[in-house]
Amino acid sequence: MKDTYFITTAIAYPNGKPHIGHAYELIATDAMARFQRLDGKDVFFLTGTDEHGQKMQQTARAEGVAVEDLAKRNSDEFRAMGQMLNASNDDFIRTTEPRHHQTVQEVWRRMAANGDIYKDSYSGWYSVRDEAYYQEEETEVRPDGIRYGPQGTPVEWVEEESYFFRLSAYGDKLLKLYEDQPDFIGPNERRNEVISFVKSGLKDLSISRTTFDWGIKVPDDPKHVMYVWVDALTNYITATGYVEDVNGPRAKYWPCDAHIIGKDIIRFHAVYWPAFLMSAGLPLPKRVYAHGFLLNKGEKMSKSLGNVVDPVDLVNHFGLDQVRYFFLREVSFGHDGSYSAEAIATRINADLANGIGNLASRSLSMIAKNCDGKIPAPGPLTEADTAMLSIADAMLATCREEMAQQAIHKAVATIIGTVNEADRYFAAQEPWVLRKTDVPRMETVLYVTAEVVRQIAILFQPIMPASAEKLLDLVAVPEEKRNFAYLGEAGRLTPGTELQAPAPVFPRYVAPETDTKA
Ligand code: ME8
Repeated sequence: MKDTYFITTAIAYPNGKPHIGHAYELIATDAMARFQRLDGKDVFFLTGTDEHGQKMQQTARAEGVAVEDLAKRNSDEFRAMGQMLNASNDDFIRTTEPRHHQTVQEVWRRMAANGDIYKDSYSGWYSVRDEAYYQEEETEVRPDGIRYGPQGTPVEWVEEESYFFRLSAYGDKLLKLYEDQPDFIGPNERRNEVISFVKSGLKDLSISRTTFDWGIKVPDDPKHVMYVWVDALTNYITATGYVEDVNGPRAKYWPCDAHIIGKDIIRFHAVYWPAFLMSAGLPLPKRVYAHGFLLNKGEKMSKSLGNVVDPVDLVNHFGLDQVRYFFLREVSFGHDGSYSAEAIATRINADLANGIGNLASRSLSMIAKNCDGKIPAPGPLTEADTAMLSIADAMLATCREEMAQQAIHKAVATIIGTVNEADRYFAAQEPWVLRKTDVPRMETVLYVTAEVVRQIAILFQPIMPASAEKLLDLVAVPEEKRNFAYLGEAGRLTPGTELQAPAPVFPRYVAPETDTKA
């Protein structure tokens, strides 16, 4: 029996097409899911769309379309983006699906049965863009005369009959959770932010609305639809079927190992969500990790600035694995990150074309020419050879540690560090000189280099799946020996294995004429 590993992205609002921030979250989560799969876990990776709420209804009205149609159209765009990005998700959930309505209503009933839901009337500030209630002191009136919430979105006054969740009763339990499970929230900045929010005192939360109807109905009171966040957060457990049947085929995945989300929605995931689950008597997720925001050349992306980048354009221009690599290497996961065409081009050329691409093509073409196209047999190993191999063999332990902390950029840096070491090794050993002076020694150096390329390629699979596969084809690693169990000595290349003719995997990026003139 393999250990299970359940990982999720946030489910996006399909009120528009996906943007690069959505692509970033999906790529990063996909890399984590693939890593755990290759490391022998039974992985369930979930993504999807969050289709109810006032924002969806308002957008549909503004566009003059039925809200169901808006949701379907854009949900399909998110699904297509996942395919385009080579995301390996095992399910794609839509909150409009019957399975989800059923789970959410059951969770509501359990919270009610626990005495945590009561009817009253709500009056206060609400941001439709954030789908969030704010205390007056969290808002401010700006010189334009409009009142804004803490995320810089306008708020409006709401007054209506509403059901409330007794969030105020969960403050101490939540603080105990953060204390007992220090890894519950990451990174640390976000953990501190959540702790001080909870310490400042929690008010009961309005969890239903009556002034619009695009949502999941409250059991036994269909005039009310549930607050969209009660509905949205529950998606994670819906997909496992745990609430309906703890012995169901996917129930083993609950509780979730990691919810990967953006920093703007940490409060919902680290405060409301565990409180709802505690109330309903359900197990809590193990970790909530908030990544940063992507900025275009240091500026926030916004429709009014006209700098919103379509992930499809970016991938068409630079190539999928190049874009995946760039985001995972360049941005410190957990912090904001900036991107620009120049930065992407620089990374592609430095790390991919001149780095791993060049290392693989130089060593493999020497093997093709001088070793009859077969993996050569190594002779006695020198200190330099053993040192090189131990650097490669040590990558897995380091990457495992980094990935357990969601430090994807550090795991990638570890792999690239080995590429650089191998470059130095290759240059210092000068196999092209040995070719004339000491053929057995040349064969040893080429063997060691190809073996290092093999391990780099195995570890690069979560980051750049298609390119890593090509590299593994070039060193003739059989399909069943591409997982992490074969890293290190367990999977050493077999001398005599026939190799296909080497082909370049990472071309240099050359800016099109029009770009260089601009
Ligand atoms: O918040 N850079 O949906 P959403 C990085 N439906 N990440 C970004 C980003 C950017 N520029 N912009 C957005 C919602 N994101 C809710 C979630 S989960 C139960 C419900 C991230 O479409 C954002 O932080 O506004 C979030 O994690 C995800 O994209 C979806 O955002």
